[in-house]
Amino acid sequence: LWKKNNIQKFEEEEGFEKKFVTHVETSLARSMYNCDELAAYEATSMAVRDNLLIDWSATQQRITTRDPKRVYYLSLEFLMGKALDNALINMSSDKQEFSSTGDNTSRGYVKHALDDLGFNLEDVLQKEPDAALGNGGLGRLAACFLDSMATKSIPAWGYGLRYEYGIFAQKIINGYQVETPDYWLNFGNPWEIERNEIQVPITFYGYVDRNNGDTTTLSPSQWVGGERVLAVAYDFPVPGFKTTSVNNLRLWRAKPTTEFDFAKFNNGDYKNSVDEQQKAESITAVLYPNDNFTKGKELRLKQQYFWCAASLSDIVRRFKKSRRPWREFSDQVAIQLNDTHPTLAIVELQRILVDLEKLDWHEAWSIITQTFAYTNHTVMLEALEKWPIDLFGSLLPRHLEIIYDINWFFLKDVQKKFPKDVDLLRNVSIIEEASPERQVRMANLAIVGSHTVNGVAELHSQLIKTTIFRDFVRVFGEKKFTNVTNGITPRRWLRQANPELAKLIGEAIHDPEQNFLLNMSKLNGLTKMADDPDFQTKWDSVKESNKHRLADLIKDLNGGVEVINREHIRHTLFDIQVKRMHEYKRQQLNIFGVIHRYLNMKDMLKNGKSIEEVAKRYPRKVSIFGGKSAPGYYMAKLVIKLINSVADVVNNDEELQDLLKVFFIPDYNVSKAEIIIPASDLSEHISTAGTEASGTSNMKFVMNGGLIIGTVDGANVEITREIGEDNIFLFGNLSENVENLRFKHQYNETELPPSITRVLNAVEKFTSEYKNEFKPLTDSIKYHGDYYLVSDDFDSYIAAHDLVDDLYHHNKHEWIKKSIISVANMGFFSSDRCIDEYADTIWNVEPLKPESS
Ligand code: 26W
Repeated sequence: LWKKNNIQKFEEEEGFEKKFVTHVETSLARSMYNCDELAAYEATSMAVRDNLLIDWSATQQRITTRDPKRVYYLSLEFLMGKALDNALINMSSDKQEFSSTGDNTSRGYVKHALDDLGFNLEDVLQKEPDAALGNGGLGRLAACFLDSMATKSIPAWGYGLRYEYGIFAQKIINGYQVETPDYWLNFGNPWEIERNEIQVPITFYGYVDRNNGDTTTLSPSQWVGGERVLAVAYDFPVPGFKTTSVNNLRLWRAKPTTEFDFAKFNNGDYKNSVDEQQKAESITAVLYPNDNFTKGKELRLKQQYFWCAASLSDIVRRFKKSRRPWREFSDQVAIQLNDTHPTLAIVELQRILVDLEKLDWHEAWSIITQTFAYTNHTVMLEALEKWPIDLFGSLLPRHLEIIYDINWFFLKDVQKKFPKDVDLLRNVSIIEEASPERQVRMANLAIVGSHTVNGVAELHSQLIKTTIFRDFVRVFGEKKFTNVTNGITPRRWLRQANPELAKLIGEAIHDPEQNFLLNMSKLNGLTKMADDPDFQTKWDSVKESNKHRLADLIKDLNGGVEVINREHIRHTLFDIQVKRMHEYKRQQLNIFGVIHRYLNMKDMLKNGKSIEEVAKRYPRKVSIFGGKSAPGYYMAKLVIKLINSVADVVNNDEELQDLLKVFFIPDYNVSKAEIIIPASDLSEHISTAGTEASGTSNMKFVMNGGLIIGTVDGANVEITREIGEDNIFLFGNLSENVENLRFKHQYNETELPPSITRVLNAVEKFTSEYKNEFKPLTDSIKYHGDYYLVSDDFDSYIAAHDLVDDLYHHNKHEWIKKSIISVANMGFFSSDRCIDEYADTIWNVEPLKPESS
């Protein structure tokens, strides 16, 4: 009977409307008469979710039946953004005819249906809070990968944590960053399925029990835990584009066990015994807001183990269902470590295999090293995770023993190969012996336990081999270290963020159904239109319309007061830098450049030049910034304040007549990025050479027709290769010179160029707060070695901006041509290409496509 009455997906307006009304009246227990926009968002989401779950169930059943090799992507962060809009675009429908809205995805008919019901889709979409369970690049990359893996029908699961609080919401008060909590689950979450049937007990602390007093650590030992909590699974459907494949993202939440401390209870301490239990929930309460910086906090290590242990128990349980022998584990399972945060998974699997499943140590270890692979996302030393031995050993006593044993066998091998090379042994050891305390080095553990280590762009992958992991290349050879250049999903970052451009491209390359979103090399077809004046006009009109969209947002964020002069918007250069605030990303270089420009304009006026003459030299421009600073990062916060102080002065300078504006967009997040990125003429990717592993927003901007000013760093290198060096404004010192320049600064052998000295001297004029507010910033350049080489790159940065000004101002056709040619050549940066490379060269997995496609 249940087979015959198979639940049906809706395929058109009427079916959606029925589902919508049903959810309003039953799931929400409201009537259509008092259905507000929030309720409309919830009912729409539940209706769409129902469709996805039908495909999800079929996908998962297919995987269970065919039992192919699966990928598990372990990431402590998934920066998903909003789900509904993406689901509407991705959700498959057999009836993909063009609806009257001109939208050929399911979004088209749902928009229509909502109109019918008295709602506006855009407003309904606004009601959804961002799922902001990530800091920046690494978390968003994980989200793009999920989209591509589903789209390519790769049997893949994501595993992460369901934080109650995502990355903090940033407020700007008097120019300063203020952090406020992001309680994103306030109105519930229609996109998650709570799996109360999947609860994994997780243990901390305790001691190790050795059988029969046998003290060799190789005999199976049993960890007798102290504290116990439960991990509850929450599942999020991940729909692929133009396919019925729907993958799963499983996030864990910590909750108390139902066990009860009777000792305390019997002592009459009822309140305390309950309090203890409540502490469990704090494990998944909050995402740590640090990006590229680590502090050895116990709760963070607890989060990591909780998540690794729950995920591995799930993975092992699923493997055991197929009743295969253990030696087939790595034929069935590939586990990708997104940076070192999930490295404990290596140790946990070794513990399961040796202590619980009673496998021989070496047999177990060979399974491990055929299963795991590790992606490195940064060369910054402050970001390399290390845990003090005492802290580690108290929380995870058995895991520490296992690490010692792994290290012992590893170092024995190294010693055999490189006798008497003490330095080498010290450098590659998983344990750092340095004072004041010994530490576990997670990157070393990740490398030793993985078969492949990859960087995220060519330059970065080269650098890790020659700097931080140099000694491991000696030990394991070059082949273990590879590159997979990052990518981004064109569904969200082109189709969803920039529907007008996607439509124009579709028409231009005779692909109105936008299949290019699945095969981005088709964008090449744009090349032949790059010179066509009519097409250029259309291209520029899309840009203009996106600029208005951003100007609306900025006005809104500015308390309803207009910042950008709308009349001239088509010829106003939108110059944008949005990313986490960090010294190495050099937002300070950007704002110093703005000050330089402002001083120059003022000087022209002072020297008797008219505003028309100034306008001839300098195109109209808005400098837009956005990004969060880690709450404890003093210098980054000071840069935010400087940007806002400069904005205050420049925007209120009537003499300039709107020729220059500066705006800091508060609370930069995924949804804001979707509005900001399509509006840029120019975006800034100006990190000190060798510091930005890849960058991914650089790809997003260019894919949306923006040009780049940037250093020879991260994926800027591949972008240049793909689009051609005539189409990018590169400047600055190369990474091979960085060490040398730093050395010279240390010994005061460099003198600052007059251009930057002039700017540094003017900085304090922008603040009214108190005297010398920005001294730490200027001192770091003048007296403290200028570690990020702002002064060394300043003049070439200004020169690059001069070229930008000239081209934008006096040769707009050439500018637009560069924009079109760039987009035409961005196919390489689709995360589909990137996932293909992981699947072929690291995971050895194949797609498992639905029968119909
Ligand atoms: C433990 C503290 C911590 C937290 C986050 C250390 C390191 C991180 C991340 C690795 C930082 C990060 O997001 N890195 C970014 O990863 C992107 C995706 O590969 C790259 O595009 C960026 O260049 C890189 O900064």
